[in-house]
Amino acid sequence: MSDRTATSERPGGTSAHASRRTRRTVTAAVGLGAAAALTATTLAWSGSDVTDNSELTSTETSQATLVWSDEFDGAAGDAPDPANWNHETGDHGWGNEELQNYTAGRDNSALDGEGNLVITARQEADGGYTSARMTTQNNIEHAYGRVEARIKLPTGQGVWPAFWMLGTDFPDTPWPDSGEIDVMELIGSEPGTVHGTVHGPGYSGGGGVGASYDHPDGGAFPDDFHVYAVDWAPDSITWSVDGVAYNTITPADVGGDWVFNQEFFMILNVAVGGQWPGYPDETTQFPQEMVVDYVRVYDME
Ligand SMILES: [Ca+2]
Repeated sequence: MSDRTATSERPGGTSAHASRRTRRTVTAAVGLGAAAALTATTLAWSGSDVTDNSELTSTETSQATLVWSDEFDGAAGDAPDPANWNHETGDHGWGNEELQNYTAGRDNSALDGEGNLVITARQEADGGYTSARMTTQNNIEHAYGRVEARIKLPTGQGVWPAFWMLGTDFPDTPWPDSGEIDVMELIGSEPGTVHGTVHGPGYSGGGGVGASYDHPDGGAFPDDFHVYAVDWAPDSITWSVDGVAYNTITPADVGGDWVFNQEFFMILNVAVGGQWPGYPDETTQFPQEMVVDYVRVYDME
């Protein structure tokens, strides 16, 4: 996604370059750098085309142990559980010349009473935008395993949803040295493509390392729920969508220190505008909702 501090801005627009350089599809997987060519495969632990992990079988769970989740159960209009989630607020552009004012109010983040968290990006009467950005910093911090979320994404020019992570030593260690793992980003003008990227020392901004994944049916990800995940181990990160792995990176791929062998916290947000996605135009519909069924963390055997 992006950094959030004025002193360590990540150049915007650059993640797209890194991703496009390594774009791949399920049927034409291409290795990234020294990483071996990755053929499309369901992840080993799932054993099948698992698209809804609420249906995990006993065989599957024998290899993955759920260590934390937020299923977003609760009454409509309730706040997301403050034991898990912090709100980061403000309208300073977040290092990417973004337009939104992030608020802690229920107009921008609330449970829907049907088991989902809804982050809503709105255009306000004054023409400005509001949205929400939530982190698990100091609440849920973890290293390794599978980190996944089942999300129905928003869409439209200038809309930029993300599910991502930052190293827990941020901000004491400045970005990008603290490390950033973008599990999933989508820019609303390209709804058929999601992006998975890492940023670290010497490979941030334009040098972010990752890949893109195109909707297997040529459709748009925001049309339905999908499971976005990383399988993360010492010296290895593999991205997947709906259990289909589409990229793996190791220290040989990043061209700088590997800063991912440490605990990270998670972030969910919907940005409006920014150097990478561009800005809303007359085609963009508001409000836009990012609907999150769950966020889960598994330890992997
Ligand atoms: Ca749920």
